[in-house]
Amino acid sequence: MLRATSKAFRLHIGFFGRRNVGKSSLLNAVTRQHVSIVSDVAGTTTDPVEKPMELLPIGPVLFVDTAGVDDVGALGAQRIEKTRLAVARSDIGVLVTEAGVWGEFEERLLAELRSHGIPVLVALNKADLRRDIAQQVARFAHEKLPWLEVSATTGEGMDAFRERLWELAPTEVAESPVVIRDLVGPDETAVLVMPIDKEAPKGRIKQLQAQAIRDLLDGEASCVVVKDGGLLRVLKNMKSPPKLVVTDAQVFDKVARATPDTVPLTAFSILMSRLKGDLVAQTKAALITDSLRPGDKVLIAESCTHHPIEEDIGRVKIPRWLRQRVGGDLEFTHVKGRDFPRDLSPYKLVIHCGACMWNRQEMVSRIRECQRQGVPITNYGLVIAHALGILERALEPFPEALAAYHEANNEQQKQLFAKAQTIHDAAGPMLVN
Ligand SMILES: Nc1nc2c(ncn2[C@@H]2O[C@H](COP(=O)(O)OP(=O)(O)OP(=O)(O)O)[C@@H](O)[C@H]2O)c(=O)[nH]1
Ligand code: SF4
Ligand SMILES: [Mg+2]
Repeated sequence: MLRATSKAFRLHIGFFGRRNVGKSSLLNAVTRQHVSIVSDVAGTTTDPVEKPMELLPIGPVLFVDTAGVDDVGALGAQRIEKTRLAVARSDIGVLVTEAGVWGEFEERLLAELRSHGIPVLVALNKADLRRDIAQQVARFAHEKLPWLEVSATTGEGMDAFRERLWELAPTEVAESPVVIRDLVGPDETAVLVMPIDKEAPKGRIKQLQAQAIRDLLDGEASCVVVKDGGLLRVLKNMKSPPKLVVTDAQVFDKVARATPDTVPLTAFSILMSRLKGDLVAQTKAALITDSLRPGDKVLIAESCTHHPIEEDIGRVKIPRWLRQRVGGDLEFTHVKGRDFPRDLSPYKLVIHCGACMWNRQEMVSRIRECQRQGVPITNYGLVIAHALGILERALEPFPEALAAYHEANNEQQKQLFAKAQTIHDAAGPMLVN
């Protein structure tokens, strides 16, 4: 249900091209999932296949894989119509082709995309076959048509492909990113829980909270803003349950207890991770806290220098909880602002604040650097939710992150089981003796 409202706010990226050039393979490669059926039989994809996902650094997107429309006949006519409709609702059109394949068909497709004012990116797929593309490239240069070579099979060029999509995204996407309006539809209501204690900013609310309210209004939704103490009263007085409750992670446990299980619940810090980070990767990283061992090094980073609440979470609460969980001491390093170690190799995990003072680009580049060095990075809210045992619930509005959570959790269970098995096997002969 939550997803039904979300499509409208996702950037639609359509894959178009003739049969068998690898449109479905490209969709699978960019999403790193098996979404669309691939085969060497021309005409495999018949109806458009849609895949919503979070694509860094753009945010929520909807990929649409279409039928190759170079075929003829009655069935072909229907496919052509469906693909034409998919063209019309695309924000970016990816014209997929391969070396030596560019003719009247591609020219027509290009003209159609352009007639709708849709930015086009040409993906020359099957780069692994190393065929001659000189003629095509000259044609693209003449037209000033953005293009790049990719291989859905080997993954070559896929990072550059994502970057090019970002460059082509309409400026509104960068300027007005989706905070929450994809989760709460027009005429629906969100309840925002904001504890106001002595450490709350004087006379104002936090930036993300203000942004969330504005975003809900932009999406024609309503919101009720309440302190944690008033939540039960608000929920009781509402004629129908809210579409979503969002809370400050500080009072996550209290709010989780007050919110009926049937009402979706999440935290501002999770919205923040989606808005300015990589919710899927940061979710997986939160689970790393389960496998820390005494003596491990953990880096705790804050983007600014002046927030007492975050200071308390980062310096006191999270270290205390992690030490308890690990059953021994851990070595914590605290950094602030741009003072971030170049070499992350000593650390098992980076736990970051929500980075509300930073733009998305800055936080995303920090996340990328951690990933490049193979060190998982998560955020305060995700760690708190996991510590309280409510991360799974808090991720329900985000199917992709929820799937990553389940996957990482299962993986961890398997490892624990294998370890227990090894210990058992090692102990076996001794017991027999
Ligand atoms: N060598 C190579 N083969 C590829 C690549 N991408 C796709 N293929 C192969 O090309 C064939 C067609 O791939 P699909 O992804 O089904 O192509 P499509 O454009 O979706 O085709 P239709 O759905 O029929 O329009 C399959 O046999 C793929 O394995 C690539 O990067 N390199
Ligand atoms: S940038 Fe980080 S530390 Fe500073 S106020 Fe925002 S969340 Fe807190
Ligand atoms: Mg296909």
